[in-house]
Amino acid sequence: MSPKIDRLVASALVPAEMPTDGLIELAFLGRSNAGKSSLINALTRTKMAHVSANPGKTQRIHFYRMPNWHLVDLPGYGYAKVSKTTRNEFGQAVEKYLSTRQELIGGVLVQDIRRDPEEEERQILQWAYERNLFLIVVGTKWDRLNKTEQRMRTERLQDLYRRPFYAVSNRTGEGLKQVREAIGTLGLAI
Ligand SMILES: Nc1nc2c(ncn2[C@@H]2O[C@H](COP(=O)(O)OP(=O)(O)OP(=O)(O)O)[C@@H](O)[C@H]2O)c(=O)[nH]1
Ligand SMILES: [Mg+2]
Repeated sequence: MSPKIDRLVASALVPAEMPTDGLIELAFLGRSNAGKSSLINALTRTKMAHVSANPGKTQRIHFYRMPNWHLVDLPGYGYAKVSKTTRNEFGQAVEKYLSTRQELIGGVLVQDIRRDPEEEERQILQWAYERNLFLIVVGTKWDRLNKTEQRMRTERLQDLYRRPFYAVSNRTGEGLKQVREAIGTLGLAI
């Protein structure tokens, strides 16, 4: 597909705004500034996902057209920091999407490789476990580390997550092939 074609299908908050064609969905999720949108652009070799200068700017659930599925960019919403009652409209929308959306078959948990998983990441793991969905973890910003750090951080995150873990640089493209292959095992062309 040409990178010039606008692949944004929907920018949604409520289910009524979401696609109704029944195509399966894979969500890219993780806290703000983790590199979700950058990873989507790098994997698809497009500029379809908006990369924000100010973290937390993307405040809608974005659905992008892929050959036989929808890629979903799910901006971070800091849900570990606020209680259910004070959660904002966007946080509620994301939670509802994650817990009820039938088309959703799995997630790509995106995090800065330099950080350890915290409460937000644990909640995403818990969500995948509860819904019994596919989940891989991608550690971004690999280019920011020297060789020794790259090895140490990869080992540490593999150890902490105990899930398929992929280290990538959205800048240099390192590691992206393996992520494409992992997504391909679901029958999703990317
Ligand atoms: N050096 C480096 N910078 C990266 C990499 N991936 C993302 N960034 C930078 O990190 C910042 C955040 O990237 P985004 O892709 O906007 O992050 P996001 O997770 O989509 O953030 P929200 O939309 O706010 O949830 C941007 O300045 C990117 O250029 C990477 O692999 N290497
Ligand atoms: Mg984003």
